[in-house]
Amino acid sequence: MGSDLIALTRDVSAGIARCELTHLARVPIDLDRARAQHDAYETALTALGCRVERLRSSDDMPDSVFIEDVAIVVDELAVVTRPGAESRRAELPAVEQALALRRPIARIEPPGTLDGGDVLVVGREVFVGQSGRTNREAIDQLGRLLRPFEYQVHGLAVTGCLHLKSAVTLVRADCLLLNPAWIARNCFSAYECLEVDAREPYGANALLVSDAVVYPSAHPRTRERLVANGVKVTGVDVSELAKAEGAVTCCSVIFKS
Ligand code: CIR
Repeated sequence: MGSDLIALTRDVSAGIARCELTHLARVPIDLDRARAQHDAYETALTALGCRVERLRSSDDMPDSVFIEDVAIVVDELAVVTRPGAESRRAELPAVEQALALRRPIARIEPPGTLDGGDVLVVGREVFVGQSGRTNREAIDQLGRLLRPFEYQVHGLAVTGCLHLKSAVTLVRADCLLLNPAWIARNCFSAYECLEVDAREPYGANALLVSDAVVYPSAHPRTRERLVANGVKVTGVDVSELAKAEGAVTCCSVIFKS
């Protein structure tokens, strides 16, 4: 079962209380609880067939656990990003070092800024949110880096949420879960689309691993919809990480070994 998958993760920093916040008010984060939730998330990834490799962090990297934002990995290449929040750029070197063992490395260069949370890969189609973190220049750079491998990069405007993947993620090879308040459904007319329950606006972030999604327990109504539509769901409680505006895709970078 998917044992050729590596999930790169990173410690919850002792400095997470100083995380970047855009749409949420700052509230206290229980570090021990956040770390226990992160452990359980890694256990869920292992149960779904991933080999988890966790990188160390430090106090001066408040958002390091959200490793998705600093790299995009496809079979042919790893792209180290240039996160839109300057406070997150210290996260790059260790992730680049880990990925360089497995893929040729490319980088997003200034003035481009790009967060991995804005990048949704569906087969050879790559949807990239132009958001508060990701600019047009970086979307164009990513297009140039991936075109030789026959990926099509599509820029999409994102408003109302932090990243494209706050608004839409993949829940099966051919099926997306989205919040229509944050992303227009007709951007994805070639795909089957499920919508979140309107009372669960943050419910569109699901992490597809092999044939199941890792999904936050905070969104039970949307979970029911997923299950009713034949999606296998592994529930996780990521409520402390959600206080830092993180969800499930952002806590790992998963790729074939
Ligand atoms: C940030 O604002 O950068 C972090 N506090 C949260 C990042 C979450 N990343 C993601 O959903 N891809």
